[in-house]
Amino acid sequence: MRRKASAFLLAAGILFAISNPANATDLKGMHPIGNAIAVVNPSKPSNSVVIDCDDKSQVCLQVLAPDLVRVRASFQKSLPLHDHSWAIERADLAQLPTTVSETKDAIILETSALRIVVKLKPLLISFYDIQTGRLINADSLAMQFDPTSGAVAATKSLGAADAGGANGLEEHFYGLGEKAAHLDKLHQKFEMWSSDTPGYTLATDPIYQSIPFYIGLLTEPADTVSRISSTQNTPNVTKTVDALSPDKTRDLAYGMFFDNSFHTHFDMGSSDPKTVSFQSDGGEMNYYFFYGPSMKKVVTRYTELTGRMPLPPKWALGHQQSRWSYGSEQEVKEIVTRYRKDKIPLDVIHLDIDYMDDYRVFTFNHDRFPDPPGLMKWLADRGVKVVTIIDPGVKYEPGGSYKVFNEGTAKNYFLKQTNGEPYVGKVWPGESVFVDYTLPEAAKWWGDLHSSLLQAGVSGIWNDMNEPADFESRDGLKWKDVVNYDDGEHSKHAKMRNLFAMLECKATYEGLKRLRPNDRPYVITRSGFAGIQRYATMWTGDCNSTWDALALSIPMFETLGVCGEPFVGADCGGFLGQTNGELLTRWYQVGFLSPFFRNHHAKDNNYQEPWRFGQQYEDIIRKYVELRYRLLPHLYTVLAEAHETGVPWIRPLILEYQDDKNALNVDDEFMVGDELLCAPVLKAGATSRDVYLPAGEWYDYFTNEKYKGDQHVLVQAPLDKVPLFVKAGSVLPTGPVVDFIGQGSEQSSGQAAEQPVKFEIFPDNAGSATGHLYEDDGHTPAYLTGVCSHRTLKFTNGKLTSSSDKDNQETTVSDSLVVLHNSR
Ligand code: MIG
Repeated sequence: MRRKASAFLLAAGILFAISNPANATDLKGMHPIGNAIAVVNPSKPSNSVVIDCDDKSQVCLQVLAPDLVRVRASFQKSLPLHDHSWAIERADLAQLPTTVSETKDAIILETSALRIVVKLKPLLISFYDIQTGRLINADSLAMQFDPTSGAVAATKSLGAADAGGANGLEEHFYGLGEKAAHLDKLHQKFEMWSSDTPGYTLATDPIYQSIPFYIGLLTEPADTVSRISSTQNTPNVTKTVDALSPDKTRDLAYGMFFDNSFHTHFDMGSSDPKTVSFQSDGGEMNYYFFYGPSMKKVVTRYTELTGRMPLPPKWALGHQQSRWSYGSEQEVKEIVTRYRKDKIPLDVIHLDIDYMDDYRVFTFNHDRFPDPPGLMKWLADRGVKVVTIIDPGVKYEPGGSYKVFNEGTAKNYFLKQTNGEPYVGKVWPGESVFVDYTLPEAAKWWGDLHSSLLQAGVSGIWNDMNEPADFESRDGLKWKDVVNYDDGEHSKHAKMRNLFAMLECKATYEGLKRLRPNDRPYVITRSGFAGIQRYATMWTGDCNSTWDALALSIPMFETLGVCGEPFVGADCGGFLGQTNGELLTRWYQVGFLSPFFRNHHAKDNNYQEPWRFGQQYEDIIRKYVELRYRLLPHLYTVLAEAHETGVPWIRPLILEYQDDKNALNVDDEFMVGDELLCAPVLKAGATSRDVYLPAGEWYDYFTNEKYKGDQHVLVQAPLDKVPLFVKAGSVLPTGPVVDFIGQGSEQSSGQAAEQPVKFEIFPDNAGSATGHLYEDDGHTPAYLTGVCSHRTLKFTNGKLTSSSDKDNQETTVSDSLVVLHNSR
């Protein structure tokens, strides 16, 4: 039995932990939870235990998967029966084989992956790998609380040290959602309090989103590396987490999700290099521990728990253009006409707030947009879809004729304060009220309001300002007495603020789905909480038109990706300030590989459509937009993988090369899937850059020059070139350049049928390559019931074969569809 094999290591580990009692000092005036005294109903086997403490506190440990454990505590009182989270999607928990045993000093739970040891006095929780006995994560202090303020905290040893601080490893941190920070979060502090932060720069915190989830990566010191067989390959992630092939990583990753929507604080070894803590101003101590050991598996499990992104319509992968604002029907037509004339592909145009009648949501300004259906038909004829912005603020107009305000008021759908008065904030319409999206009828009503936009021909919704922004209360303090229904809990803003955007997007998404069941909803959000990916894609808000902001966007995308949000993007060219031709061009060299690929800019500054800075820049930009469209079959395959497994489109190198010490904090490069590596130019005037290539061999995508990996190389990158590499041994499916996605496949168009996918082969040293191709109808939800195709491509001996996961039949792909890259 496994158990015997690791018995010695385990025993040694537990003894060590027990003989080094934690220093039970208070954390900033907080009190430690009482000592554990008894296990309530230790039914064996069971997937949970409840532990009573000598101060009437209770702790519950619940095994949700062999590598996933929930820890819930209530201080000086029993665990409440009501147990509800807006973040969690998967509530159907299987009864998992879990063994519970007790010793004089500890309660021990065992699954096939983990041994969880709860030491009684003080109450300290440690997680061990059951197979190797290695400690993964341990409390360094008992959980803490403040009975006056309601604050709660957990404190963990950094580097999997035991409670005495011994045996620590080096540890690095990834995650915490949308943060204006570098990739590795070690030695920094962060807060979660969703905030409207225009012009944020590196270290502005908090910003728009609140995702209280991080991944810890424990790295072995270099001198022990040779003892453990190393591999560069993280496992292939298949559809279910349990079907993963055995992990072979040397460095161990785990995840931590603090499911608490109050204002939270994460200290990743900043105040004390030996500890990591997460603390909240209120609510429950309620966290989930995930064990990898691969980061990909943690991401996969986290997205199983909080949900995965449904596929957007395929056209959402197309190039999008926006401005605050295109102010009239005429201007919109001019922009699109120019796009078609200049032959730059375009799929979507966005209408920012000025399309509305005095910023009243769900209206059009009929002076400037006299005929919305006519305009949208004109655009549709040119293959262009319309996304309209919708803000949550509803113009406060008592006694007026604004239907949305009147209906919402009559039905009691707007948020009120404890004194029963509606909360009136100030946003674009002036005084405004906001919907209580936790009221099921209000959410449905909001969703249904979108029917007028859909009838006019709108295809997607852009939810801005949902922190919620309030010009007179950017920090939300004025909102403190606002009460939400919240599943009958009647919760105040302190709990609900960070959830507001997700609830709004849920109402929007479900509304679109109801109104158009045969079309995939497309919702874009600015703010969000853990689980937002179930309802909306995101963009990174009001970044600056600066080189620094371009560079910052990369760790932001990479971090959002490992937090379950794969469909991300920044305003291409930057939003605030003044861009120039060089910056816009370099920004497109990142944008063309980002999932959300939209050029957007604020009013009062120059226009930044691709042609605004002269022919030289426009020609380069066109080349990259075209390359985006050429790569779409590959990009859509990568997106489908994100939908199926949670593993994101844009990946930090460390996600693919987990044991590579050089990759720990590389965030001026990114991978797209596991085949492409992009190292964009992020400095003004630069025409070359240093690129780190991980182990393996890499092709320069444009020249076929082959590089050895595991080294830094200096790559020439004149303005028309982005350093882009393909891993040797890859097959990239590619398609034609079109004006818009699906062009040529319209049934009635009489145009040529859509061109078939071609396969670009980048053989490895043995002359082989493999790849994948995912396809579906691109716009209906049929893929959810299996109406889609997954093909595996294999290239050997000069022949490409394709096999479908449905029948495993292997067919040879015609040579005419094969493009062989011969290395130079
Ligand atoms: O207070 O709708 O981030 O993309 O153009 C600014 C106007 C409101 C902020 C969004 C931006 C959008 C702008 N909005």
